[in-house]
Order: sequence, then C-alpha cells, then structure tokens
Amino acid sequence: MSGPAIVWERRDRVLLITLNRPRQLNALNRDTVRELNALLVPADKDPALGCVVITGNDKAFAAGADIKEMQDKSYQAMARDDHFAEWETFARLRTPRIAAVNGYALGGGCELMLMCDFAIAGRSAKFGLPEIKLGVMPGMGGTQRLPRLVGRALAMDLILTGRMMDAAEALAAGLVARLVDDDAVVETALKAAETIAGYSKPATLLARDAVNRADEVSLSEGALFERRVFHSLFATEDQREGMAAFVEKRKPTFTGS
Ligand code: CO8
Repeated sequence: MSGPAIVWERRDRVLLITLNRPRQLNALNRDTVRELNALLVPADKDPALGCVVITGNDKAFAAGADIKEMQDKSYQAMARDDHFAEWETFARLRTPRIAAVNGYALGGGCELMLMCDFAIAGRSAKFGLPEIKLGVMPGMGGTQRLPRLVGRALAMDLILTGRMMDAAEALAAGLVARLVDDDAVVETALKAAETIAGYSKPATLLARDAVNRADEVSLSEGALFERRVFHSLFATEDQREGMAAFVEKRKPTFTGS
C-alpha cells in the first residue's frame, strides 16, 4: 500500500508541503493533485495562513507527471477525464507559494514550479520540459508559462529539444529567483515565506494579483488595475499600521484587517 502523496507541516503562518513519492522521484499522479487541492483549497481561505512552501527531496523536486499512470490511456479517456485539469484549481490559489527545489524539476515538476510564485533552488538542481522525448508535449501549462518567464527563444529550445538546464542557466534565464547551497534550500524558502507571512495578507494577495494580471492584459489595463487595487488597500487597517509604524520608527504589527 502506498502512503500519502504529500506530507505537510504547519509552522505558525507558513505551511510546508513535501511531495512524498520518493521512489518515483515524486512523479505527480492524480493522488498528488487531489491531496494538494484537498489541503490547500480550504487553507487558502485561512486568514492566518501567510505563505506556502512546496518542496521535494534531495534527488527530485518532481520528475514530471506520472508516466506509468498515463501510458495506457486513450485519447478519449484523456479528453473525457480532462487529465491535468485539477492542476488549474491549484494554479488559481491565492496564498503566495514558493517552490523550494532540489534535484530534478522536469516536465510536470517544472510546470508545478511554474505554478508557484517563485522558486528558490539548490546549485545542483536541474530543470527541463522533456515531454517531447516521450512523444508528447507539456500539458500542465509549460508552453504558456515558460515563455512568459524566460522568453520565447529559450522556451522553444527547452520544449523542442527536451534538454535539461542546470541551475546557473535557470537563474540567468529568470526561471528561478535565487540559488543557494543544496542543503540551505528549504531553510531559505521558509525564511522568505516567514517574511511574506509577516506582511499584511490583503497587500500580499493584491500584489500577486496585480503581477499575475500582467499575463492577461495590456500595459495600460494592467497599470490601471494596479492603481485601483493600490487605492483599495487604503481601506485596510494594515495600511494605517504600516505607514504609522514607519513614521513612528517602530516595527509594524499587521493583522490582515
Ligand atoms: N513518472 C513515473 N515514474 C518515474 C518518473 C515519471 N515522470 N520519473 C522517474 N520515475 C521512476 C522511474 O521509473 C524509476 O522507477 P523504477 O525504479 O520502478 O524503475 C524511479 O522513478 C527512479 O528513476 P530512474 O531510475 O529513471 O532514475 P535516474 O536517476 O536514472 O534518472 C531521471 C532520473 C533523469 C529524472 C529519469 O527518471 C527521467 O528521465 N524521468 C522522466 C522525466 C520525464 O520525462 N518527465 C516528463 C514526464 S511527462 C510530463 O510531465 C507531462 C506533463 C503534462 C502532460 C499532459 C498530458 C495531457
């Protein structure tokens, strides 16, 4: 019998989730997305939750969607079940998410990373979208999110050749936000998560909404959206507290109200 596909630990305002299929290099199966959504959909509404960190193990963040689960599927079954659609629920969650990546982040594993707000990776991490080698293509958002992050030329290179990218190239390309020593990845991500979770939750939610809006609309529409949500933060007590604390030269205490 297999155990849970994820394990998790709540540390005050931060939720640390560890992908838990080490024998399969954390290959993402249906249990993985169902367990993630069962945990995160209600948690997303928890005002006391400030940030989520998702990690794997030393060898793999996740080596892709579970090939063995997919290999015998027909076109009809894939289309009828809308295989991978449940990942859209995960992608739409609003609480900030950091991917803490060691080892392989390939295929669906790389796409899961792309569904997080940013990634902190170890110096030996490896990234790629190798689905083309299996006679398929990315199917969890990779063809859409990767070019937006690293540009069309490099995205085409990775998607069409299926080659792996090392961590230095991933940092230079903007695929990951920070590189640290492998054994410092989770700790660094947790520290960043605690920092984010210490700010006003309305401000962090709206800041990421505004950044994500840039993928959907023109510059002028995006700037207008940004200005309007900026204005709306003046309806919060956290704005009063944050600005008063600056003027009074003290540390602010945000309550999320
Ligand atoms: N799925 C299932 N099992 C996997 C996967 C995977 N993606 N990756 C690794 N495993 C399993 C292996 O089968 C092996 O199991 P076993 O011991 O039972 O044979 C175990 O994990 C260890 O793997 P390896 O022995 O291969 O370990 P190595 O260190 O030799 O190699 C690699 C590591 C290079 C990461 C290698 O495992 C590999 O190439 N894995 C597959 C990478 C890949 O192709 N990923 C893309 C998968 S497809 C995908 O993500 C599609 C997403 C969207 C599809 C949308 C369709 C609608």
